[in-house]
Amino acid sequence: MNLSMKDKILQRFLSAKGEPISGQQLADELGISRTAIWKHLQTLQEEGYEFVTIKKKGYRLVEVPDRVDAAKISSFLNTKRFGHAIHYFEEIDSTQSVAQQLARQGAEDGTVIIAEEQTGGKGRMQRTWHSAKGKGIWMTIIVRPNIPPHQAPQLTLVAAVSVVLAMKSLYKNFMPVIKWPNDILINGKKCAGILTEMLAEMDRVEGLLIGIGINTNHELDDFPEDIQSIATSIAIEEKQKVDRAQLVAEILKNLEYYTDEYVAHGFKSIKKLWEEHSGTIGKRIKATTIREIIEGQAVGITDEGVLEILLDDGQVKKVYSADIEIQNE
Ligand code: BT5
Repeated sequence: MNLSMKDKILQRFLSAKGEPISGQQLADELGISRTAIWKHLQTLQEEGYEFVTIKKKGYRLVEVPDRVDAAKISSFLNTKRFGHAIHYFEEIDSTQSVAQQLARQGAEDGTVIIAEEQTGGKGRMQRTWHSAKGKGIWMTIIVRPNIPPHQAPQLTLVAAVSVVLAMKSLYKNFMPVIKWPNDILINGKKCAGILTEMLAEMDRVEGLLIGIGINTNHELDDFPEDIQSIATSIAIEEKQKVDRAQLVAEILKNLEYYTDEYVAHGFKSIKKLWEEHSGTIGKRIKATTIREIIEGQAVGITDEGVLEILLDDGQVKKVYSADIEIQNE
């Protein structure tokens, strides 16, 4: 894992779970001076971490701020590649833009860009993604699967499955469902959205930028008024605040596993999981594509992840990209 020295120190304290660590021991382990250790602890204090000195025993971490920094995510992480490089920002325009630069510079598969706040969070088709400070997970993962460009949209579905399964394994008071292709809804309201962008040559994907936005610890009035009736957060539904770093680590574990499955065995291997968690299939929907509006019943997705809609005249239409409205709910 490519942690900075400060993050390495922090990670040691996080895994000590409140037990004291001696400054000398830490200095020996990390091969730096005790003064250097002390300076890093000062910086961490400025960021909101609090240490107390215990006579003859060293330092004890007593207060951990609510942040999604690299050390905190790493303390939960259990992956082979994903999240081994994490770029953390207090504030950024959009994690997608930084991801794009890093991907062009050769960032490795599974590199994560994450921020406490986005001032220019992006949705699909130039829409805005509201990304309140410290309330959610605003991250992009650079993924480099060996697939042709036309398959890239399938990675959005793989990511949706990974997010839903992470939520289901950590929280018990609600049931998240996927709305094709990129929304995660809880009780009919949007809790998360996924934006997949691509760097590609004609026949080869160079990198996919999987942007995941999840409302985690918002109260209703943390959302701007215009989305209060359509948005929700995990905290609202679970009825308690959640540890964002833990959720990030769980998503990265799933995303690594299901991306590898997908690359090895194709979309078929993910399709069943996707359908099991879908809130779209079987419903009457209105799909707005760039060319037309299609109304009918969503009957399934193909082995390629394309949505199939049964029209009232009995025809089945394939939809590759659209905004979906679920009707009569
Ligand atoms: C999406 O777009 O749902 C994709 C969102 C992806 C956000 C992530 S955050 C990390 C990464 N960096 C970025 O800059 N973006 C990605 P779309 O399906 O187009 O939905 C956008 C619409 O959702 C908006 O027009 C609003 O109506 C609504 N919306 C905006 N912010 C929301 C929020 N926080 N929660 C729920 N709905 C929201």
